[in-house]
Amino acid sequence: VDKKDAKLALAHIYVAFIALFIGGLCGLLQVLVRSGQFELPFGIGYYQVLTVHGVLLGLVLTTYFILGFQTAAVSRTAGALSNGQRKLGWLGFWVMTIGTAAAAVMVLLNQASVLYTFYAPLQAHWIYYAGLALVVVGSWIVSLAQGLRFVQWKKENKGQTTPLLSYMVVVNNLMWFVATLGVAAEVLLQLLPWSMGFVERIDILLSRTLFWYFGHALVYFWLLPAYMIWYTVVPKIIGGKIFSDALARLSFILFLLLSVPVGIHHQLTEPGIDGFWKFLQVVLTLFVVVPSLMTAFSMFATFELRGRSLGSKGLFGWFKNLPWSDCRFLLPFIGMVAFIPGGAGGIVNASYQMNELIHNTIWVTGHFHLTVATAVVLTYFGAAFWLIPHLNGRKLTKRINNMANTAGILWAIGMTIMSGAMHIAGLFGAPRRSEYSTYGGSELASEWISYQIAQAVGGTILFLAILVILGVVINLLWFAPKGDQEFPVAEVAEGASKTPAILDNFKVWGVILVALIFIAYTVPIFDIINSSPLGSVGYPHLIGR
Ligand code: HAS
Repeated sequence: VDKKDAKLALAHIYVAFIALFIGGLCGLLQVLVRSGQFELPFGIGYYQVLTVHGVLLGLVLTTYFILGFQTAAVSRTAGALSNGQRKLGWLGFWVMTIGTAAAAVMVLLNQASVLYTFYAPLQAHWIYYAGLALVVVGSWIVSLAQGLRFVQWKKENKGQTTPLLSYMVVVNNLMWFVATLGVAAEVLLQLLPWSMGFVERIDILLSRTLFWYFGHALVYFWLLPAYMIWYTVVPKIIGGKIFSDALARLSFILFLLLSVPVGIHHQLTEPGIDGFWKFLQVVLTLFVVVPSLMTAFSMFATFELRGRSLGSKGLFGWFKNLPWSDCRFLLPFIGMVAFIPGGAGGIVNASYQMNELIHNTIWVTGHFHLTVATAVVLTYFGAAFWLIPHLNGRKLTKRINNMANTAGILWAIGMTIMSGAMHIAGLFGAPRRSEYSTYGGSELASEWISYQIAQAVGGTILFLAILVILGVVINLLWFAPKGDQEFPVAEVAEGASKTPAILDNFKVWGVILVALIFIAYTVPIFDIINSSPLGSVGYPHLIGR
């Protein structure tokens, strides 16, 4: 990675790990409160802590890590950014950071305890919404810088297949841009005018629908950088090659097409949306599982091919030949394993009838701690541990590597206990996002208590893991010996078939994407707006302040 680009990437990584520390601390406070054995001091509110936790870990850590990693990935595979592109990158970084600081201040002042999903009817101070709007606009600017470098590469290398990692970055950014249009509309047309007092009432159903138009693609915006690492970096670390360039690109294109028109699967219990549209989006959701199954297939193939090249025999002989003591492999691998139950849980969530059972229970929290808080972030951490020294000219030593492995194992143990307990308690009906643990001694709630204590135990182990991870990061930032750390990117396997040019043609995919979004959303949104003044769907979604 070019030295000047490295600085830009590293600035993002700093913010990501500061967010990990504060957000992780709030996570610890939360599981302790839910265990029923602990009360928050100094009049701090439960929802305030929950908002800090969700916003810092779900929005800030992820967005900053992703944009930092992607800047480095583009610089590594498409070439150094031009001065203009780098300036854009810095502009975006500062716009995002001013926005983050403004939103953070409002949450700390308890003026924005509206959770990371922030849709109405909960209302925050307008500065919180303005701050989030800046974060989105800033992220567009950083993504634009990365996209411009990709376009420049295409011009310089006419007719050639684009570098896979840069291609993946561009797909993720396109998806992000299309998805954030929904939340931008919600913030600009509804939340800001409402919180500033210009309008008295806004349509809550519309606010939630616009949010979830964005919200599910958001989870794939988190996931795709992890997939970039699984597809292109992990094969190199294990000494192997990418199973198929075409398959990797196809899976990314399928995410681009199917991530947005599925948001209504978060609203399956919402009375104001007609069942047909829920059904359609459930079908599309089950389609978006396919690229993940392709990824699982591709990873198994990569591991097996490598194992066999080292002489392993039998169906699972390759398993022994993976580099288990290398944290650059172990942490992403733990993430992959966690994604098997995490993804299976997602299929349960998306299944219309089963969703009735788990919706708004702590099962959902268990689901996203396996997906984003394990599969995704452990992969990010595994990557940060070679990326940071690569960017600042240091070395990942054996001692730091062992520390990182300890953190990965602690994470796996803590998360198995916490997320397992969440899944089970959810099936018994324990609600998510509740500050109550005993519900005044209710008999039903007493069934949940032992699981909530297990959550606290798991959560405490997770916090220990976070402390070790921060120790690793501090070492890599300031104390590790100077040296050259590789940014690993694998080559494509010799036997893989040639990548069809159509996969590189964003115009075709753009048209299909827009068509799918119109099909999935035009009528539901038209219905919501049309029925809004009377609340004629029999649901009081037009609640004022
Ligand atoms: Fe989800 C709710 C459906 C994936 C995150 N999800 C959430 C929320 C979050 C979230 C944050 O349909 C809560 C939002 C809120 O605050 O209300 N989710 C799905 C489906 C998938 C899925 C169908 N979710 C994710 C990912 C997330 C994420 C990824 C973050 C990164 N989710 C839902 C639904 C809800 C929901 C409903 C709403 C519930 C409600 O009612 O509120 C799919 O994309 C999952 C497909 C994945 C797989 C797994 C493939 C496995 C792989 C690993 C291979 C392993 C290897 C190693 C190779 C089918 C790729 C193996 C080696 C060995 C030796 C074993």
